[in-house]
Formats: sequence, structure tokens, C-alpha cells
Amino acid sequence: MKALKPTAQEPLRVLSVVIPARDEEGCIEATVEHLDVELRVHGIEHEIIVVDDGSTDTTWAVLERLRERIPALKPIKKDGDHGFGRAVTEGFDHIKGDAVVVMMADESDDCRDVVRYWQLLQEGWDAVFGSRFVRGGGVIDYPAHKLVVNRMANFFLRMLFNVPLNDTTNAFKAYRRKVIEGCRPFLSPHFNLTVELPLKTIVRGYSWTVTPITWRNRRTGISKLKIKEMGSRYLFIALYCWLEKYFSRGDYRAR
Ligand SMILES: Nc1nc2c(ncn2[C@@H]2O[C@H](COP(=O)(O)OP(=O)(O)OP(=O)(O)O)[C@@H](O)[C@H]2O)c(=O)[nH]1
Ligand SMILES: [Mg+2]
Repeated sequence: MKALKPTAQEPLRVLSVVIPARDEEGCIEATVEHLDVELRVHGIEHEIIVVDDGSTDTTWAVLERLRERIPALKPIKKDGDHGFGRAVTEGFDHIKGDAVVVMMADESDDCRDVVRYWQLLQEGWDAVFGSRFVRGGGVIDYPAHKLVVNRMANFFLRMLFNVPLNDTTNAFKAYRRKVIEGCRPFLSPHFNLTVELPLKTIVRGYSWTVTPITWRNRRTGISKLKIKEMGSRYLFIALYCWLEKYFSRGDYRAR
């Protein structure tokens, strides 16, 4: 495995933030506004790509209205099959930045952590993985049953891949563009993309680091993650990445 250290790389110019959103009329405006302000305050040139697929509430109307006020906002209405993974992949297909952060629409992720991600990418890391479970990180109002399942799943992944990362399943992470291109094609149509991305990043030999982040439970809207439906899909993609790690003879590694 490649040494875990940043390398001298081209400075990044533009950050793309991809936000999947389904039925988030109660929070999408605040999420986009806060993020835009935070990035402007820090002088980070950016675009915010919100991918709406299958919303049955007013999410799309909110985005269209917001676009007039926030030039960095680029909403996409995705046709065809829906799903978290498909929506994020569609967002990736439209990015103009040299790096991308995947962020949730429900105000769970902290915009200040996006700035920290950007700074670490600029130091030369290929990817930056936030963790809520290291010193300095934290969660607010995390539902108890979800927390138990989360810790077990992350422990399992840590053992399976033998890596010092304890929050693989959280989607809120940052990648240089070359990592996104290097991890294609994406196989996960649903929430399992959240583990496909970091696992492929690691297995394919990109450099990565961990930084503490905070997460708080949504205050509006409803949760879309159905753990029962997703369990086997998470296992499928984890085993796929595991097979790649041990049996592909490096065919897909970064060159
Ligand atoms: N475009 C799109 N976005 C989705 C889809 N499913 C979920 N999302 C978005 O993905 C993000 C995470 O979904 P959540 O429902 O918050 O899942 P969660 O964080 O596990 O659950 P909570 O505990 O409710 O926060 C949110 O921004 C959702 O709007 C989908 O099918 N399409
Ligand atoms: Mg959420």
C-alpha cells in the first residue's frame, strides 16, 4: 500500500460540492446558503451542485428560486432511476472543480469542515475522510440504534481492510478530481456509494488522511436510509472492494 503522506501536487483552484437532495424543502435553502457564505468568507472559489431526483415536495422550486440569488448554485434535476448513489454520480458527471466534497442536504454536516477538507487537499492529500469518532469530532442527537449499527459496520470494515479509518460509512468526504475519475465506474445505485468511494480510494492506492468532523441529526424532513434494505448492498460493495484489493493484482490501481 502507498505511504500515507501528501505529495506535492498542482494547487487546486475550484471546489465542487455535490449535494444529493430528495424531499428536503425544509433544509436545502439553509444548507446551500450557509455553505456558500462559508466558502466565500474563506475565498474558496466554488460551485454547489444539488442533485434532486424524485422529490415530491417543493425542493426543486426552492432550488430554482435560490439559483437567482446564489450564482454558485447549480441545481440538477435528475431523470430516470432514482437513488442516492445515482444522484451523487450524476453530480460527479457535472463538476467543473479540481476537487469535490460530497455533503448532505439536511444540515447534518458542518460547512466549517468543508473548509478544513479544502485546506488538507491543498496540502497534497488525494482524499480527506472526516471522522466523527476521533478526538475533536462528535455527533449531536445521533439515534441510539443507528449508532450501534454504525459502530459495528465500521468496525467490520476496519478489520476487513486493515485500515486506521473508523467512519468509512459517512458520505461527507473530500476527493481530488483524479480520485473520482480513477474510481469509476461506480457500481452503487444507493447509499452503498458512501462506502464504495472511500474503499476504492484506499484500495486503488490514493493518499488519504483523517480529520475530525461534527455531525448533527436532521431537524426537518425524514430519514431516507433504510438499514434493513441497505445491509446486503453494503456487504456486496465492501466484498467487491475487498476482492479487488486482494485478487485484482493491482489492475485498477492509480498510476
Ligand atoms: N437525490 C437524492 N438524494 C437522496 C436520495 N436519498 C437520500 N438522499 C439525500 O441523501 C442525504 C442523506 O439522506 P438522509 O435521509 O439524511 O440519510 P441519513 O443521514 O442516514 O438519515 P438521517 O438520520 O435522517 O439524517 C440527504 O441529503 C438526502 O436528501 C435519493 O434517492 N436521491
Ligand atoms: Mg442525514
